[in-house]
Amino acid sequence: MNLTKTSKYLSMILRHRPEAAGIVLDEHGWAKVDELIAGIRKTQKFNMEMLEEIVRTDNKQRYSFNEDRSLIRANQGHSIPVDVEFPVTEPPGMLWHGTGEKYVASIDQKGLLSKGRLYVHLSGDRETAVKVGSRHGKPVVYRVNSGQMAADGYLFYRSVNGVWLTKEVPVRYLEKYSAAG
Ligand code: HQG
Repeated sequence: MNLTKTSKYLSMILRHRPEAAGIVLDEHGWAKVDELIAGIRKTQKFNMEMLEEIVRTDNKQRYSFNEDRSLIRANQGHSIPVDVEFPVTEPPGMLWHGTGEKYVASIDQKGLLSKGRLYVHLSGDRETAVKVGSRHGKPVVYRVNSGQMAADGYLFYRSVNGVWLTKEVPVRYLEKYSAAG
């Protein structure tokens, strides 16, 4: 069964608009699984087996259940103010951010801002950043001097699915790369 569309809908609900399924998230971003299934079922076929398959097969491991599978949340990417309890983590010396060419002038002026989300999302490797950037048109990749940022007191977090997060990246820590080379 192709669950891609349902997976996208799930990420919209768990990161941005839980009210679309008539549910609320708790302060840590958890949704009650039975309420979520009932909410999605109002508009399409949906059940626990489908939810488990989405969580298990998601290519970015976007979702986590709690231990008894009564709760589920998105691992990162939220725009609504929830505390997903990311551990503060010492970053590697450099991280990467992929974006679209259309944003470059603004980023070069203001640095990386979290825009609609709670954090700026950074990748541990350049290839992933190119993919993230491609979602926004012609990709442009920045190298982030995360080692210096950490030394200067900026906090970094790592989600359970390996995405690096920080509140902002000022221009002085950014170096532009073309996506190609
Ligand atoms: C850009 C996906 C203008 C920023 C990905 C990005 C990621 C600025 C866009 C996760 C700016 C926001 C997040 C500034 C930043 N001026 N534009 N000063 N500062 N921007 O989608 O990082 O598949 O909210 O460069 O893989 O693209 O959904 O963030 O282009 O991990 O699970 O503003 O979402 O994961 O776009 O992606 P987004 P993102 P999922």
